[in-house]
Amino acid sequence: MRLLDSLHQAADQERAAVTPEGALSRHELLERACGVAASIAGAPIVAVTATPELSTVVAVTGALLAGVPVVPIPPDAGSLERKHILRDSGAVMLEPSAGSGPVPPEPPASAPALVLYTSGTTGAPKGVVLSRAAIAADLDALAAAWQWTADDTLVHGLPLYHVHGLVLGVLGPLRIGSRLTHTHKPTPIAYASTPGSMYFGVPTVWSRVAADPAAARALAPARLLVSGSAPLPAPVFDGLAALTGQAPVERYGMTETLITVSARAGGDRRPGYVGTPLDGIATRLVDESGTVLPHDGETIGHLQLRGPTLLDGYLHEGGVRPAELVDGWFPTGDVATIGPDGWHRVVGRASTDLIKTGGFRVGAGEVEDALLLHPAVREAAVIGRPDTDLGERITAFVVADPVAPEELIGFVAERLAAHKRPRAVHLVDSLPRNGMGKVQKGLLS
Ligand code: MCA
Ligand code: AMP
Repeated sequence: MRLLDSLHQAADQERAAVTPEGALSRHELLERACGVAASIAGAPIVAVTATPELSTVVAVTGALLAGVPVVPIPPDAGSLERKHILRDSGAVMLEPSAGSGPVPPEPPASAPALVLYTSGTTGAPKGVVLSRAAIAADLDALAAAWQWTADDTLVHGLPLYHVHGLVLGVLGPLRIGSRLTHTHKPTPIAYASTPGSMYFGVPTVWSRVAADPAAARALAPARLLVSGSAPLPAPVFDGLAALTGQAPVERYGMTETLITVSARAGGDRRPGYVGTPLDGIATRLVDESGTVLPHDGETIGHLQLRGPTLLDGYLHEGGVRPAELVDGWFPTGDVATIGPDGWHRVVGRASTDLIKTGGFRVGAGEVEDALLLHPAVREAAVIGRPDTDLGERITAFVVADPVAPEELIGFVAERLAAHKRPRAVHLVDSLPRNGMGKVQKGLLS
């Protein structure tokens, strides 16, 4: 089966993708994407500025048809971030093409499809290489879990440069055949005014929907409300259930592994739990020394997993460096419990230096490095503080010459991306350090 199988039903005049600026039928999308494919055939790797528009759908589809790996770049990526992604990946910007071309032969399943840049605890973001086979396996497993079919209309307004908005939110419909309506932004009002059978959101989106009863009630006719990318607070789960008449389906994933655990369309939905492993995925818990822990629903351990949806590796010096596995298992960096019935509860992350804000993963080190580029800043420490809207709020503590916090916030937003900016900057006389000189972030408050 081809990666974007439903797209090849080219006779289908039905609308495939709709955005506030217009709509494309499957036939039109295939035609335009073939033009892109012809214009980049043989290129080693291309980059696309992933604005939430049809042009992004066309460009990514064209690259995938051509078998050219594609790097989506956040449209608001600042100067540093954009330069890093382009230099590190070696990708050339894909220019819009109005040409035409034949449908290329399907590239091998093992070929790389996407390179998604994501933050680690330190340093600049790393390019995660995902194969066509991994994406296909994940979408098929999700289709089975959510009873997702060509009869569905998916609605979301998530960014098109991450797994959630791009892989699930665009490639999903193009493989499965459902229609997609992208609302440009994931606002309660946009979701409420857009008819659909499935809605995707990060917890911040659902929290804002639950706080807007009229918008939430408008989603009652939907078949599935799906939440992921960060923990969904139980009060939001309960609020949505009360207002829409249905509990949200939670699922858990990572850029490196795609989506691996989920509640099922036809099954139980439990607040605080992310479900059971998808078809083909195995999970386990280990302690610090690697000893395998029991699945008793109480023991907390490091979550590891195996399966066909894992990354090929990270881009590194012109090649792909495989991820470090532990006896063949991928260490997620999350801590969790697993019940005897297979239900997973994600307790948190092992490292406090990976922050989840509004569903975006942000490395504390990357924000600290950006702050240190400001001439007034001498030391910087960044943490995620609990926040009812964003989950975590990026908060910076800096030792600096006199400077306005707003200037430092704008400085980071300009160089990285708007969502990586600290929401608060505290100027302090010194940072708490241990005997080794390492900042004791637990003491920052
Ligand atoms: C304000 N703005 C600024 C500044 N202050 N811009 C620059 N400098 C400043 N100092 C502007 C922004 O540009 C933006 O403008 C506006 O303020 C709002 O930005 P912000 O406050 O950051 O937005 P928000 O309202 O807090 O956003 C909430 C959100 C967003 C919409 C929920 O966080 C979001 O889209 N999250 C989705 C994340 C996601 O898709 N994650 C998936 C990765 P303007 O609005 O005009 O542009 S996770 C994943 O892929 C895995 C596999 C998984 O499990 O799913
Ligand atoms: P990213 O690679 O940006 O998708 O970030 C992946 C991380 O998001 C995971 O390692 C988890 O920490 C977190 N995450 C994703 N989905 C969930 C979820 N449903 N519940 C809790 N955390 C989640």
